Amino acid sequence: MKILLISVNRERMPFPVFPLGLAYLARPLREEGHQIEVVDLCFSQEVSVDLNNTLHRFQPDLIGISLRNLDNLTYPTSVSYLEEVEEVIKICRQSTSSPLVIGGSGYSLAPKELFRHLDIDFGIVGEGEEVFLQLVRGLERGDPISPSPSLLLKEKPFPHLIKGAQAFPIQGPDRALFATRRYLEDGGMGNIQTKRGCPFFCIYCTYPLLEGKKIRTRKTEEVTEEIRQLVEEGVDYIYFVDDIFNYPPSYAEGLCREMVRKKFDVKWSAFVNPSFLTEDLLNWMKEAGCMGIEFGTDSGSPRMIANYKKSFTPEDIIRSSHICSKLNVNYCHYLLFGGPGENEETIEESFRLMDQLDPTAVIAMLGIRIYPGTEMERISISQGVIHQDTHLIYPYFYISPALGGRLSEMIQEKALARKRWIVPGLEINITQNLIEQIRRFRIRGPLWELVGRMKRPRVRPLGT
Ligand code: B12
Ligand code: SF4
Repeated sequence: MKILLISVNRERMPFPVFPLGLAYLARPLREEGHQIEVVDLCFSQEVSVDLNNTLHRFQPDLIGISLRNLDNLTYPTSVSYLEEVEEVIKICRQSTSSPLVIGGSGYSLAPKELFRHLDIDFGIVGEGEEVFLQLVRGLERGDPISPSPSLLLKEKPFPHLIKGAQAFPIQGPDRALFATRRYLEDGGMGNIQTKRGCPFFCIYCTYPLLEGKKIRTRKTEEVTEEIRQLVEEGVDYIYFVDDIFNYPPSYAEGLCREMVRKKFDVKWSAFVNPSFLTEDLLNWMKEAGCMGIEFGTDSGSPRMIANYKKSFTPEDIIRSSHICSKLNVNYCHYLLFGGPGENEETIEESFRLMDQLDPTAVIAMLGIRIYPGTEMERISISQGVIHQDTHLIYPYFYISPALGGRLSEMIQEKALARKRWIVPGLEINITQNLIEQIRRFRIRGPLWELVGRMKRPRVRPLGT
């Protein structure tokens, strides 16, 4: 079968991200002998021209659309990508009668609502490798296709239970048809996944919904083989996209030991949970090329950490930060301001803790994006912030009423008074233009590592 895979993601903030999900999908399809083409719209200058050219030349029998992001998750400068997706679907419909299949994390977060909203034939919820392949086989044989918990069909009732598919074992991606090099140059890195799943239950988080609560690790040898291939292609910086790189710690250590043994010439960074970072593990990580650590800290206030139901304590944040400082590894804390119970005092506590720790950077996000199926959704409904039938395919944010509408103002004032704070929603120390200028110097890795070197805080006053 001729299958066209389209990545609709055109977001370039904080950098263009290699469409890893589609590369995972490409592997089983190519192994089964299907003819695959990819249209990656990230760098397209003219979406309709590029898409139409491929549609006319390739004449696909089936089209798979990958929807990674619904919106930019950035309050108050929130942007929904749904119009772009609708446009891509319209172009496909005008040029071909081939069925359209949609999948990806963005789609899987609200599958029914998006299925109703978008003009598509099939929706695949969760990890697409196996379900997509089954669908292709069924269509090829001309079998009648029935809905299943992970497969939604046009003009058929939705399945009673909708459940994201989980691939096991996880086979590696096939990057042959993708522009790995372009992402390295414009985005500063390649990306790799070593496991899926998160067993924790932070109230706002979708990761356990997307990947399940049980951790499924890949074989260390397969991951290191993938790293070897990337390095061979010239990739010298990698981001581990795992929900938590250092959990389980024994797996992370085993992987690092293997990377050290294989003497890879590669640098990398990853999301890290403060609970499970030890000096020993960080030593191995550093030895294996780790240049930067991103902590999903959320808050410096003990009360807010408890409210978010984080799996760690303020003491873990302090201890793990000290380990990074001691071993001289760059680290940043991601903070979320405005969750349930946030007030002026808890904000102050977060700033105080960050002042005390003095990390390489602090990245602050304002408001909590409300996602279907999360505890945050239930809290928001019970407090009247949204209704049962609010369309969460669009960005709605929870902001603690105790802040009296002053969240942005409060964070702006405090963040501007500090050197290492990045606030994407207020464009403090981050704009697309700034990032693209810095990347021209062929700088690899996430750019938060550089924030302390800026002479003065750069901010674009809101509304200009
Ligand atoms: C790692 C990560 C990042 C890293 C990426 C680093 C890098 N170099 O790759 C960083 C921190 C930079 C980042 C940034 C952003 N991210 Co992010 N990120 C993730 C994370 C944790 C993993 C993504 C990943 O690579 N997964 C691995 C691949 C293999 O999985 P996958 O893409 O989901 O693909 C599978 C399925 O979805 C499906 N599938 C995919 N495509 C298709 C297509 C078809 C046809 C089918 C059938 C199936 C299918 O099958 C695939 C294989 O199993 C997810 C959360 C999560 N746990 O999924 C959020 C997530 C994708 N990010 C999200 C967002 C919003 C963003 C940002 C916009 C946030 C911001 N303002 O910075 C930016 C956008 C960046 C960009 N340019 O696009 C959201 C997207 C949903 C939404 N709210 O819109 C997610 C889901 C987190 C969330 N809040 O729920 N991100
Ligand atoms: S925030 Fe991190 S630890 Fe918490 S549920 Fe999400 S992925 Fe798991």
